[in-house]
Amino acid sequence: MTYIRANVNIALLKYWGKQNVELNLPYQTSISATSDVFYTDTKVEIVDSLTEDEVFLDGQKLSGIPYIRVVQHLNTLRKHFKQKAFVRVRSFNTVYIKAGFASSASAFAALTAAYTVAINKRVSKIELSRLARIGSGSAARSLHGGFVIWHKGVSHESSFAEQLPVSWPNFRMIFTLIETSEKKVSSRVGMQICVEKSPSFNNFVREGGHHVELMIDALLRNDLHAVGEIAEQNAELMYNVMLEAGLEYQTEATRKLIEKVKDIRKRKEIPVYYTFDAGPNLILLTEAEYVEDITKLLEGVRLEVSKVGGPFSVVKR
Ligand code: 2P0
Repeated sequence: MTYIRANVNIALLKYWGKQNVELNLPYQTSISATSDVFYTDTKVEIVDSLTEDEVFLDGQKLSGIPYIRVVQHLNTLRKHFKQKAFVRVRSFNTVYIKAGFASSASAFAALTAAYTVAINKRVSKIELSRLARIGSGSAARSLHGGFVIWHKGVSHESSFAEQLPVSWPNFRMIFTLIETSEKKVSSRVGMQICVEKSPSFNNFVREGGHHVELMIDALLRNDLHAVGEIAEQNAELMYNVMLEAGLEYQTEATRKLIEKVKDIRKRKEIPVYYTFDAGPNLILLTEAEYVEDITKLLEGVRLEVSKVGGPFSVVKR
């Protein structure tokens, strides 16, 4: 059967907070790298006999809040494309759901693209990114390959993602799997708590704004040192905002690993940097030639090495 595959993306500059909850318009412009190891494969079929949408995730029929979120997005898509029919969705995930590896990003990107295939509409990646954004903000970035910018915008039209003209075949992300359990507070809820409660939220948004041009410039130069430094600063600003709001997504093991990464950088002079999402696992940023040494130095930690992945694609499974 034919599926649509969308890859996970990891934000080098974070999206954390919405100005408009209904349209998922963020406070920040964010920048990500698309992964090639974690993805979601989704097929959408129009089934005229259905009286409601049916959603299967890894072969299990979905119910409850996850089902409702999918149906809400299908309703958005039906309204946009002036469709009525209910659909059957089959989805397979390689992502550890809710462990902070952006599973909603690949899921809603794949769902959006697969829906347009089901109704035979050809839609540009940029337009798909606008639609996917309504399902889950970070999904806007997962339609594209390479390094991607999501312009925060001020409206549905102006808030979209596009690929940056960056070529960096040696760039690597190393996913560290410290924990794969579900997080207690979803990103959706967590970020709104931060908008309301964190005294330094405005500072985070302001600094994040300054990071955008610096990050683009560093990516264009394939300057790992600059990309890593900015990504770390940006992630730590987000972490601080989370802590101020009483949200702790990390564990002792996370902070220990951060110290270890800094130590490897300093003592071994290996260029390796870190970022994280709303979860305990780190994503290390480096280049291909250093992966073997880093892997040896992190013996005992489960790792998945990722190259930069491509845009959504059609796959058989
Ligand atoms: C990001 N994260 O930029 C940031 C960094 C988590 C930390 O995007 O409410 O699941 O569906 O728009 O996209 C997670 O937020 O939230 C996220 P919704 P989403 O990758």
